[in-house]
Amino acid sequence: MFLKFIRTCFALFLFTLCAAAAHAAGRLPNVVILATGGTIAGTGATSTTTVGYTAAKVGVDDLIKAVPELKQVAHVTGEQVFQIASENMSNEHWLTLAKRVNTLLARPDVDGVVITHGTDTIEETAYFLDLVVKSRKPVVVVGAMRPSTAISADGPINLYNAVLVAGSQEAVGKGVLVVMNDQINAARDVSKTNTTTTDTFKATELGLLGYVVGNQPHFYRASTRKHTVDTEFDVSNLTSLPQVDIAYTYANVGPTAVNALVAAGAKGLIHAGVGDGSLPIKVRPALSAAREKGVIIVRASRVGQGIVARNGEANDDQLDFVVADTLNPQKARILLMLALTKTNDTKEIQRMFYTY
Ligand code: DAS
Repeated sequence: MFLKFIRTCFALFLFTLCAAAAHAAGRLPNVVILATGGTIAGTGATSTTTVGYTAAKVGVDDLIKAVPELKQVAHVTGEQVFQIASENMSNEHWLTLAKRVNTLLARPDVDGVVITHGTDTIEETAYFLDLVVKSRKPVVVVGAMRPSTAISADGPINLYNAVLVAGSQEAVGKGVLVVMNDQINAARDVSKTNTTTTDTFKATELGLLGYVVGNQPHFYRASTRKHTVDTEFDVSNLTSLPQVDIAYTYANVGPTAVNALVAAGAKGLIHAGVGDGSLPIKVRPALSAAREKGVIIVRASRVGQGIVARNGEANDDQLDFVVADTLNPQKARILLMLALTKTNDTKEIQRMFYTY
């Protein structure tokens, strides 16, 4: 164990030395753009079409050509990993993307990676990568709220800022980042908060990490939760992820969704409860029955901010449930999927929700 620690420290020291030397030598960083689709690659019928356009039309080479200024901040190469609207993102897409990112970042000549992505599920892909990327090098996920054909499209400046951050020393070791609207957010805490506006990505209460201003990233905070090289998750040998679903709660809800998801083979279930993860009396028996069948139950909240407290609105110790801490339901689902690749022990899984 001590030897592993020494080896890790020495590797980190060497990496930092090489990266600093490269930057000190004034070499532009090498940044790879992995394109996946989305509005940033979208096209509309007219220059004022900002809704009702088609996402995932423009290829990575054209995205790069549209921002010649990229050459001033990095040596950029592009790969079209897939071309989809991100509401169609799947576990298989995530595994493909994560493996490609890890392969690229293991190369000494790659300093950082940018992923262009639809905004609908950026927060999920970014958090998945935050948990499985095995490098301290910057990984930046970026999208746009206006298609490339629109007046004042936000894609080009977002892409420029993302490449700038991905090639920066300041972003090393910060975990996976979402860079949009001149703001730098942590993958764990950022969410899409508005359906159409360009300022949509926010970590409403936990706050952003910094800004991109004057062609420079400015960091003011860092995440306190473990990520990337410090997580216990490794997807290199995975070809699928355990089925985990989300049951949404509202006034008058019954057990139908919970029962249907369990019958369809869910190995884990996120209960998107009201308030502090409250369990309606009509749903509780279905969740307990699911737990008895071996399904892992996580109490989350639809509220969007704040801690779901263990043994608060339900006796989690007695029910053998897990609580999501501050993760929203869609991010709790990602952590539970990865947790289930390691264990079914609810105490271990609860530790993971307090760690990542
Ligand atoms: N459909 C949306 C998506 O691909 C478009 C976007 O906002 O990027 O996420």
